[in-house]
Amino acid sequence: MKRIFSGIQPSGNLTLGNYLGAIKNWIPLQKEGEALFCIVDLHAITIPQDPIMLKSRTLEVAATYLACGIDPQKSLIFVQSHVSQHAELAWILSCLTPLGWLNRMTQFKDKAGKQREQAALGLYSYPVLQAADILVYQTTHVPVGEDQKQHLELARDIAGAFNRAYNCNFFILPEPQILGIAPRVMSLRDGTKKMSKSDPSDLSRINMMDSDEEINQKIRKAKTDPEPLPGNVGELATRPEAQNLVTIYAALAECSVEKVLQEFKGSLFSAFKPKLAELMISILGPIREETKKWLQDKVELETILRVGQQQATAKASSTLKDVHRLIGFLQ
Ligand code: AQP
Repeated sequence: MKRIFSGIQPSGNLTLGNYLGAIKNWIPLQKEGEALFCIVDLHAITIPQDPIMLKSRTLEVAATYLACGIDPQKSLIFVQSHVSQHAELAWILSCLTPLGWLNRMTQFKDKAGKQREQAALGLYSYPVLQAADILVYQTTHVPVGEDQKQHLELARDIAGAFNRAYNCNFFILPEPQILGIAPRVMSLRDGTKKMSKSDPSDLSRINMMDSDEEINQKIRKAKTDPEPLPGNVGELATRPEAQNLVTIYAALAECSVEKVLQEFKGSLFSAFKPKLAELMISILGPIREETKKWLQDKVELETILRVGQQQATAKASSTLKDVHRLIGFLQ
């Protein structure tokens, strides 16, 4: 039986990257097994967060999950800090994770940048908490965007380290699932950089709550080149911004990049961009309005999160009980 786990940090406005790289791909998976979708607030505080914003963004992520089609009758939606076993297992796993493994993680290098000495320990050990998030539910499949592949490989290594250390076959090695046509959506200002909620430029991303006008404006201003669109995919390789916009179009239209190029071959961006904006608005507009509706019903939203908490806690505490026994903690 498949057990699926994934999560998003409430560290900013959710972006088109979070949607195409993650949430959109979660919807069909709900039919394939037991699914748990988390709002990973413990991860969010690895970078300073304003407490009032953190609270409202946590609810906004939950509302977006629901608006995109996560069904609370089928799947659990819950907040990471509501299930204390995540942090407890992270400590245990951190005692088995060599520093050398963490030193290889590119996300820490990117986020800490030149301020490495000032970066928090939590930012450095973030992938260990992520491993705990996954392993505490004995997850079999983890649908994520491409940027998370390295962390998923580490989670498998950590599971293996635990099994070896305690001479058991306890933790399941989770499979990363990098799904969809756009597993890595790039910045609208720089086609070589990932679209990110923490990018200082709002023009670099499409936020899930952007108005139709904002979407139109951001697509109009998106960086491109003066060449018309080519007829084949190979010719996009050296044109990162063009490649990004065409890939976004394909992911939204649920067709191949080849098909988009067949349709728009020879078009200038002045013709392609309005079509892309129109398609984007037709998909994100209804999700935005549905998110707003959920946010107006805070009682229902919080009830869903409490149910998620209770059921997730039951699963996580059962794993922790076994972990304590295997380690030799007094029962
Ligand atoms: N640009 C992206 N393209 C494809 N997938 C993406 N994801 C994020 N950005 C893109 C996927 O969304 C899930 C949740 O990611 P996250 O928000 O928890 O963390 P992140 O990957 O660090 O995303 P951001 O936007 O860059 O957040 P900040 O700026 O706060 O660090 C993951 O499955 C991720 O792959």
